Amino acid sequence: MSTTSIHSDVSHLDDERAGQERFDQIIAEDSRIEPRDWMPEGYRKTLVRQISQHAHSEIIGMQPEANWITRAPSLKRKMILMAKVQDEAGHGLYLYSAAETLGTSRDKMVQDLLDGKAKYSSIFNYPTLTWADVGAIGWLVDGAAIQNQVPLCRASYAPYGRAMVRVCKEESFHQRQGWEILYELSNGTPEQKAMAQDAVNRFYGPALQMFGPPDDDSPNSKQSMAWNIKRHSNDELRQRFVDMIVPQAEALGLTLPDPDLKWNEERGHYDFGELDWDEFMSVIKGNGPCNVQRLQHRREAHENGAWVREAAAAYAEKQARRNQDAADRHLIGA
Ligand code: BYC
Repeated sequence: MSTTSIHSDVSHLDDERAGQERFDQIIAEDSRIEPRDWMPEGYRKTLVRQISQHAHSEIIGMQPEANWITRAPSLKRKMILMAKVQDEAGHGLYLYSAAETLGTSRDKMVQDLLDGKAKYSSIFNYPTLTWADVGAIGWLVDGAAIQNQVPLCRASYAPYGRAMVRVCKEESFHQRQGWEILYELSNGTPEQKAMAQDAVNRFYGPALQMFGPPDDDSPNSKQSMAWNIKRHSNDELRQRFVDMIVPQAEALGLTLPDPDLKWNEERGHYDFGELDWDEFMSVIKGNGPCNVQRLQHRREAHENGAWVREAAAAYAEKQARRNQDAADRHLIGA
């Protein structure tokens, strides 16, 4: 080995060590990592995994609700639902952009989703059978999302945290609109109330599973919490969510489908029954009621949108050429 290559190896090691020390210090101070800062490969990979899965969830999550746009019961409800579904697309875009700052391309992330290699939230593999399901998604699914995502506004990776601030603001509107749909139905005819109850019965368990597997079966939590990406464990957030929705369900005049749900004075929390974790595992492995349909639809939408991507790329190229020509002319003139 030549002396030059030994020197460059040593200086590379010094850089790595200094980078690691600086990174550890930023994490210890509960400060933030920016895209150009040195970061361990594991940290980068974890973030790409979580942020891209999150982005895919927003994009796939548009489908169950979009299913009701043409059948929303009034023009006003239709407009609100369209705005909500558009918001979810926006969330996907902020998140893909945040993940791109880690050095991965959007094309690669999207391709992984289309190839069935990337995960997205289990909840979106359930069908929306009635209009009340749109209410249940807003109240329970967006409610769970807020519970999970407010702490992510403080995630140590700055672009992720910044994206989350805006996402959470919009999710709050979403949750309110869902609650209001259920409130109207619950205070409507007996059939409407039954429809609201049925939707809550079907979405309650899957919404609680959105927080991920129990802590003992969560391989990523410990490290993600040590890196200040996740601020709370899956079970902690699930408990907070249950504590929040019990009084809300009472205000709605609806019940939650869990016979074991009861206030525990000693713990200061609601106890709740075991969730169906076999079903959860089956859904995240691709065998939920709508997995095949959701991916098929996304693939078709991607193919149908090819001309838009081509047109946007051609336009960007033309603009870049014009800017270059203008810069050249300026230089010649100068
Ligand atoms: N579904 O070690 P764990 C929305 C996977 S969209 C599927 O605990 P981690 C909305 C997990 O990925 C809201 N997979 O993982 C949109 C891991 O597998 P890999 C989406 C799940 O990452 C439209 C394995 O199980 N929110 O609100 O520490 C309309 C072991 O889990 C799920 C986010 O994405 C699941 N539910 O914690 C309306 C939030 N749970 O990757 C509304 C951001 C776990 O090792 N993400 N898995 O193969 C997170 O906070 C965390 O990634 C999780 C999981 C809490 C979800």
